[in-house]
Amino acid sequence: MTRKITFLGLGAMGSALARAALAANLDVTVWNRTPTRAEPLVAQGATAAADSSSAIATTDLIVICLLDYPSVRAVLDAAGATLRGKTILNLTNGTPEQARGLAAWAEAEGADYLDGGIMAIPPMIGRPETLILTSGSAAAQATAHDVLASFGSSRYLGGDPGHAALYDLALLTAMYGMFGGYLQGTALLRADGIAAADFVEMAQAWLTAMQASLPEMARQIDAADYGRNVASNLAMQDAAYVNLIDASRARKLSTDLIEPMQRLLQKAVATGRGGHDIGSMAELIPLD
Ligand code: FVH
Repeated sequence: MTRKITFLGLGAMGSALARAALAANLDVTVWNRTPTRAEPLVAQGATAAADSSSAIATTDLIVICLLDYPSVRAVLDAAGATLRGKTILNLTNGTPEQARGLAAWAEAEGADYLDGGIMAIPPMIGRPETLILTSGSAAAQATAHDVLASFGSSRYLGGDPGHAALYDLALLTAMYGMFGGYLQGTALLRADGIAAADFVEMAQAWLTAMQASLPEMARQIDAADYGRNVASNLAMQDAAYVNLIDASRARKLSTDLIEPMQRLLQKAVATGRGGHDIGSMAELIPLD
């Protein structure tokens, strides 16, 4: 018998997930607040449910991909008792606290809960290298395993339902830092008439070279050992960083993206970390 799954939420990501399940020959029921968004999926073989309750009642595994947690709760609250005995795989972006709260709520409703973080954009769904982080109920992970396999490669992070969101947000934080730096660097060049396209190859090579320092940085942070094998001391970096800021200002560019790093560098030097590598700044991030 073909495996049946329900998808709640057919935005860009929810539709990509449902398409991947259809491509894996799964029996897909879909529901979306705006019903017209189901039409392309129905044309590809999905069944559209008239409302969220009937969509949930149809199958045992419910995949949710909505804008945010308030919309998830709005949809699930409307579904009421139909959730009892079901498995929920929630792939909506949120905080660890929201994931843990929803897991506790689902348990009280008699549903098994698995939280997930999608480390991909919609066109990447369905590729084997696409990473989906999950955490929460081990039984739910087993139930959802084949569906997750149709999306990409899932990595189960254990029983704490908040951990998938925690890793997801940590990875996104690293990504936004990289994008912010890339945008500022691009703006610096464009102000002098150099196209973004003429920077991209060099930027990729540089970021790839620099990411090689992450394992040593992790070792230093975990060991609180910043003074040995120092490659680029913070006093030197602080002196050079002024030039990043000055060059942007000279070109009438905003420095909003790069000033926070300068403030932390200055604090590091002022608190006696000038001889340390950059990993030492990790200790300045906690507020107490
Ligand atoms: N797209 C991406 O690149 C990222 C990749 C990583 C993971 N994110 C997260 O995935 C969640 C959904 O993102 P999305 O790209 O599908 O988002 P939209 O295309 O904007 O679709 C939003 C869906 O949510 C529905 N919705 C919004 N508010 C409500 C509500 N109050 N009640 C019921 N449904 C609601 C919306 O419905 P409609 O506007 O079509 O009626 C869409 O189905 C998200 O957490 C990302 O952070 C995506």
